[in-house]
Amino acid sequence: MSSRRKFLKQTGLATLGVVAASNQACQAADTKHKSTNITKPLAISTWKNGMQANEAAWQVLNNGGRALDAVEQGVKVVEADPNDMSVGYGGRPDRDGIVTLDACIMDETGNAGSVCALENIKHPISVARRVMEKTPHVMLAGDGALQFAKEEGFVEENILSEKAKQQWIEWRKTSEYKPLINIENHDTIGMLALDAKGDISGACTTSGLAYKMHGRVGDSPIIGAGMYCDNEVGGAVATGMGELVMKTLGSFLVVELMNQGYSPQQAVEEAIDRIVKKIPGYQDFQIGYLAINKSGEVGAYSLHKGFNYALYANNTNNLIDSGYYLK
Ligand code: SD4
Repeated sequence: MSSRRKFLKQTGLATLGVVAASNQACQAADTKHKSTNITKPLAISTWKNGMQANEAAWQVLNNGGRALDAVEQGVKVVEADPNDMSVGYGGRPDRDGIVTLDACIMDETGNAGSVCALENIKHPISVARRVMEKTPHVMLAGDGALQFAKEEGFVEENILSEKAKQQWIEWRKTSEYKPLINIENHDTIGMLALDAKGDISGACTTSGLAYKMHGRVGDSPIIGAGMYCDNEVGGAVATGMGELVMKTLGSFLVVELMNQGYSPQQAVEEAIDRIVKKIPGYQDFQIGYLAINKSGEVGAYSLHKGFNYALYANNTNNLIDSGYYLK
């Protein structure tokens, strides 16, 4: 049997297992497969905060707007929300008490922009978009990203909220450097949109691991790791412990699997399987993937129970539990 056919066969079996476990994500995806009128436009984003992000994205999509504008407007809502302590303003700081932000964006032409380790700017996603649109580069880091942001008119401000500061002061009493992302400490927003024209874009933005080493950059701003789109195929975003996603270039893997004929659900399950096969100690971390394809089919899967996502399609915004690997 060719390795590709073997691969497809294995993935098909894995999918059957999940359907048997009647996971909600699969049901949502299957419902989509059968329907003819719930495809375009749609917005999908990670975690509960994706609900408010989707609302903003829908304003754009429902008016015939561009997927790129939808994902930027969507994730900006969460960047500005101090209650989300993994993104933008109010994000938890690194172990030195400094909030450093990572974000990336990709449009339907395959253009991409990103910033990492950016300080003092509330909306890193918009800086990432400027990098994409106004520079010949894809990624700007740290001081250079801040310099560019200021040149572009972004205003420096304190983005360490009082709540995040107090939690960090509390954490410093033990200063245990234990970068677990599992039950809590994660609500990074990754978002994908398919607009009425059928174009796909994606965005991902985060303050990264709480109390990370200063200078640590995760998967979220890395094109192909935290997010990837190919307008002929689909898009994917990742959330959770970025190191595992980076080691497997997760979002690119998901999109490439779809390019090879996998459904979004099969592709995200295979990307989780890849982590299970390749990364010792994977059980200690949470990873979640979302994917969409050109036809508006969606996929969602995570390592552990507890990952959910918001799907806005057919004029309805729903929070859905993802299927998961570790039963
Ligand atoms: C990171 N992937 O910096 C991000 C964190 C995350 O939900 O997604 N948290 O590793």
